[in-house]
Amino acid sequence: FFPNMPPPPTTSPPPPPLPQDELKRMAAHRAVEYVKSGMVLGLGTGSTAVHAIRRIGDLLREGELTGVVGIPTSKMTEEQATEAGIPLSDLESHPSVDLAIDGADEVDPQLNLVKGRGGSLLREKMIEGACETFVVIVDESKLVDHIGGTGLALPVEVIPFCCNFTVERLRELFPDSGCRAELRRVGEKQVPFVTDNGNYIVNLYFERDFGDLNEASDRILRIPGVVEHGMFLGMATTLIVAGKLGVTVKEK
Ligand code: ABF
Repeated sequence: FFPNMPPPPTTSPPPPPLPQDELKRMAAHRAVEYVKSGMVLGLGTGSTAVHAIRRIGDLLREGELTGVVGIPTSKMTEEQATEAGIPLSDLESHPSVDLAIDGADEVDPQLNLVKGRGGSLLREKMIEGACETFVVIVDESKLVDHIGGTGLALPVEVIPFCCNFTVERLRELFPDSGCRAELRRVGEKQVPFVTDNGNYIVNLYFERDFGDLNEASDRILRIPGVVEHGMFLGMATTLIVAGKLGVTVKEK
């Protein structure tokens, strides 16, 4: 027994992984560093974007930001932004948007996105299509090699009129890709999900690659009854990813 000997080295266990919501918050707070006083902002929808909304609200309250105007991409965002104290406007009053910050369901290495699994893709595409800088904020679970290739839904917003006809047309569109098309339903009674615009959502699921993204986009949009789809191609200018190794920023 040697009383002056140092204790044997102990291997401390690795720190527990950060919860996903903390990663979302980190990405969102980094994105808010792009916001400057006086900007017109597109405010995204979802559990990641809400962290940006709250942060912008805090900075306005603290006087760190002044004169910003937010354009919400959904009714839910409108409520969250009102609660956060962000002055709101719309695309008609502010047709050009300086900066939009929003989440995504999938992001590929070219910064193409799948969005809309939360159901708000149409207003998002209108507002984010009108902005100069579009910052996408995600935790690393959203990164994919090919969008639409994960077996998860590609959402398509359709008008309710004869929607089963539109579902059939969508189902037939990609015969070589094992495409399944399903009207999104919710609740115990399994009623159709209704978007902020009074439309329905059809989820497309692919067993195999559906080929060129722009071509697929055109084919979907050519079907009468389709309003918009959730592929956001070439729109994002900046990607902020939070993961195990911290926050990384990729500019297009
Ligand atoms: C929204 O954010 C939707 O387009 C997309 O479905 C979603 C991603 O949500 P979350 O940040 O909650 O994962 O903009």
